[in-house]
Amino acid sequence: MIRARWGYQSIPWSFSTSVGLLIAILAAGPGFSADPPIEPGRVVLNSIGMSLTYCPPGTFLMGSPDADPDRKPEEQPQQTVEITQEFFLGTYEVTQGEWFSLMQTEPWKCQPGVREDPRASVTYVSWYDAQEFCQRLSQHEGKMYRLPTEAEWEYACRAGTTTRFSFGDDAAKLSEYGWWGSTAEQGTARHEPYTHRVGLKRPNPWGFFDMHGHQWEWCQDAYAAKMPGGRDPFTPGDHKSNRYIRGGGWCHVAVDCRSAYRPSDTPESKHIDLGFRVALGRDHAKISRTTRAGSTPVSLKSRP
Ligand SMILES: [Ca+2]
Repeated sequence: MIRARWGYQSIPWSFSTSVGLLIAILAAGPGFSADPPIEPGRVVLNSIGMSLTYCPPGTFLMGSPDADPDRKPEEQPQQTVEITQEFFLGTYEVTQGEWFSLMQTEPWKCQPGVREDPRASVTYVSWYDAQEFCQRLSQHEGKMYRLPTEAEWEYACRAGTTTRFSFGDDAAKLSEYGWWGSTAEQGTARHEPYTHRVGLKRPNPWGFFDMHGHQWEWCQDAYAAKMPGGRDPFTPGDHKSNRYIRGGGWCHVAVDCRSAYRPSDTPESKHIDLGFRVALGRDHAKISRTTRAGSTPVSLKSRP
C-alpha cells in the first residue's frame, strides 16, 4: 500500500508530473506508522553511494523572531509548521561525482570558483537541472527522489534548534560549520575562493553537513508573497516561478547563512555557489546497507 502511494512512474520528466507527484506525496498524510521509530541522524547509503540522513516527523517554528536583528520581512511572522511525514535528506550537497555518475555531464567544467573533485559539491546547475537529476536517480532506483520542500529544508537545518544558526546565535562560530564570505574579511572562503569537498566542516545536530554556507541549495517550492505554515506547506507555482534557495553560499556574508533566510531565484539560474541536496521517503530508503551517522559513503562511479 505504501509502495503504491510513493511508487515511481517511469515517465519522462515534466514540470506537471514532478509537481503532481510531490503534491500527492505531501497530501498523503502521515505514513509508515507500522514501522519502528528511527532516531534522527540515522544514515542510509543508496546505490550510487549517496548518504541520506533521517528526519522524523515533527513541529517547528519557521522563520525569524523579532529578536533577530538581521531578520528579513519575508522571514516573518514566524509560522508553526508540522512535518507529518518522515523523510531522508542528503547528508551532503550533491557532489560532482554523484552528478556525473548519473548525468554524464560536467556543468562546472572550466567555470570560475571550481576545483574539480568527485567529492566536491556540484555547482552551475539550474532548478530544472536539479529536477532532471532527481528524475534520473528515481528511474535508476525505482524510488521517488525529489528536492526538499522549503519547510523540510529549514526543519532539517534547524534540527530541533530555535537559534539563528543550528549551532547557536553567534555568527562568529560560522567558520566551524560552513564555507562563507569569499569577499568578507573573516570569511572561511576568503583565501580559498572555490568549491570544496563536502563534509569538511562540522555537522548540525542531526548530522547534516554544509547546511550553512558552501552552496546555496535549491528547494522545490515556488516563491510566495507570504511564508506558508501549517501541515507540510508547499507552494507548487508554475514552470516559470522563482524557486527558493536556502542556506547561503561561500560567496556570501554570514547573515545570509542563517537557518531562516529565504531568498528565491529564477529556475533557470546557474551560479558559482548554487547546488542542491535530494530528499527521499522512508520506505524507499530501505536499501542495501544502513549505518550510523558519520560513516563513509561507498565509492562512486568514477569519471573517465
Ligand atoms: Ca549549503
